[in-house]
Amino acid sequence: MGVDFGEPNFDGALEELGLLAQTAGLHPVARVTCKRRAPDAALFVGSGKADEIKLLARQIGAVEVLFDQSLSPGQQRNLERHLELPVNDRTYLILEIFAQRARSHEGKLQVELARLQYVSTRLVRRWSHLERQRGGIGTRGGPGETQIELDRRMIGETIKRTKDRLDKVKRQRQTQRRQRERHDAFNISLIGYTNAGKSTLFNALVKARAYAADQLFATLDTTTRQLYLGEAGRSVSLSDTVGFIRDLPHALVNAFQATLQEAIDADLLVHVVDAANPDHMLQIAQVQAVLAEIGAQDIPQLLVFNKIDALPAELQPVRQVDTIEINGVQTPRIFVSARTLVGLPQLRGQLSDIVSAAGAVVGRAEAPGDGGPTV
Ligand SMILES: Nc1nc2c(ncn2[C@@H]2O[C@H](COP(=O)(O)OP(=O)(O)OP(=O)(O)O)[C@@H](O)[C@H]2O)c(=O)[nH]1
Ligand SMILES: [Mg+2]
Repeated sequence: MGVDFGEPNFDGALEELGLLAQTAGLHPVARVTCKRRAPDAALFVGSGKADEIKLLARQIGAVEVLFDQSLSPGQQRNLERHLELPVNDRTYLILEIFAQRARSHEGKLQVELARLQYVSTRLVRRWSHLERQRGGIGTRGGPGETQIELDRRMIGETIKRTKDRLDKVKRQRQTQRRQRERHDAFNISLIGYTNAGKSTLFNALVKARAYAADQLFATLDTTTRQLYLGEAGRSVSLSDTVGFIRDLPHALVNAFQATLQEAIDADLLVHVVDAANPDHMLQIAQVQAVLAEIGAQDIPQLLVFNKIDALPAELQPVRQVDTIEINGVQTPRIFVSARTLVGLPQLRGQLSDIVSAAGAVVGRAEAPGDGGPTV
């Protein structure tokens, strides 16, 4: 279900909701849309639209209704009552997928934390809503409040416990990482919108077998391998990371902050783009927004426009390598297909050039001072 408030790319967003639902193991059976100027306070949609959804859901035997936009706890509850079906929104769906996909101990803890935080904000809001209903001052107490206070306290304690466990795991991993890291390592991270082909490209470059699939968030944990760049005569570490998506739930960004930051703590970000997706320019902007949110907007980027095998003849690139302006910065861009391997030798060449140039800068900076004059 999507409500068109006149924002750009309404269709693309609904398409993505369908993909998210499939990734979570659901089977979308119908799509309902309507246009509104603003959401209805009680039901989000108008009551006529709600009746229409209810009728349709009955006819086709739907078991759940998903909204693309965020619902307030009140709207969700009212809708569930009206439709007599479970109602969820996009945030819930993304949290659900992350919960299903998390594999590492750390990933699981992070998802648990994000879900707890999501639930706790809903509880708090539900509670203040009850407070208002009772008329506030002078009417404290009552069974409703006690129960909710109790729930809140329990959730608060669980959040604290989860955070402590997470900190412990993180510290352990950082020590391991520091021990592993070679001093002169050059780190490259593959980043980009979910489903852009990061894992496929990673596998093609380092001959690994990271999980790649036509799903959103196929990758949740970072994988790192050494990549040998013949032309530069050295290896670099290449990491495959979790994909970004528009409106990543805040609880999730918070919980995954450390992972995201570590993933993009690199000398170069290879920003993989699904060039065959009609919304790819919008997706680039959304990735840039997440990067800015975690303070990574200034790390140099190389844009890789992937999936050119899926582009029709008239959209095929004229030149394989060029530059494109991203946030006012001229950024190098290369067109490839991770599937057919077209453009990969050129990509290795580009990476070699960047790594060699960085090495040369480091060499110059270190040259004075070490060891005195040599002939
Ligand atoms: N046609 C075509 N499909 C590709 C190409 N590269 C990847 N794909 C497909 O795109 C889908 C997503 O690929 P992944 O490598 O899992 O994408 P990802 O960016 O790692 O996605 P997440 O981990 O979910 O964020 C898969 O179905 C791939 O087979 C390509 O060059 N051409
Ligand atoms: Mg992946």
